[in-house]
Amino acid sequence: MSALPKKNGHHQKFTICVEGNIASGKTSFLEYFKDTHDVEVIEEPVNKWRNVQGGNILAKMYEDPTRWSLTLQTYVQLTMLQNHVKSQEKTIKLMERSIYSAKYCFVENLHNSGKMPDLEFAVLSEWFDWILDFHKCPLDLIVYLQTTPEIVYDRIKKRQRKEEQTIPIEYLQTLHNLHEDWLIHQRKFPVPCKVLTLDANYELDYMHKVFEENRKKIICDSG
Ligand code: DCP
Repeated sequence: MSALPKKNGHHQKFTICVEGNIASGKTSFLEYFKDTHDVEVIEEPVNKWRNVQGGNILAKMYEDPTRWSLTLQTYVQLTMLQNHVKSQEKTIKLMERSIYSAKYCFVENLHNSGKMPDLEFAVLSEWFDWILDFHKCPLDLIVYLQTTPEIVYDRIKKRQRKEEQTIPIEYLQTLHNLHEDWLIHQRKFPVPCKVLTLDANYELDYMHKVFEENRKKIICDSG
């Protein structure tokens, strides 16, 4: 298996994470690579967020963010941690999002916009720091699907996930800026590994070509 990456000259385990704004095409990315030899895909636990003992906390967060942001983001943090620590059978674990984007983009946004009070932000931040001290959550590569807020706004309207229909473009613009600050300008929060940025403003057929052109960089060079 010489095509697969090596750490210190040995075949070891690697984790690649795909990041990007809401509706940037992360699921399509995972779908494209899911049948690759020695790759296992961990999907984002969004369906868990939509059904916590029968309650949809994703919907509640959009309906009343001041009341429900902490609840959702606490659960997101837990379910992302579960994905980070999940034991991996294959050489490459491919994850959708990470505990990092949850904190550096979503929680940051909710706090900055006044929807998450300082004390709730402080509690979540202490949890986040404690988790990283104990579990590390290492990543080897982030693939950043870079889009414009206008493009993802149109996709959200088209895909009709019912919780998301009230999202204003300003929310997507702010999330976009936070992803850019973190992964491109690298000036606000630590970047846990190297980053490969792909222009993801195109239709799916063309994105498949982009994914294929970058296959070696993603799968073979992640170490
Ligand atoms: N979400 C949130 N807080 C987080 C992570 C996600 O509020 N920490 C919300 C935003 C979306 C939904 O959860 O409404 C799913 O968002 P993602 O961007 O993670 O996933 P998508 O399904 O939009 O990804 P894609 O369309 O790129 O496959």
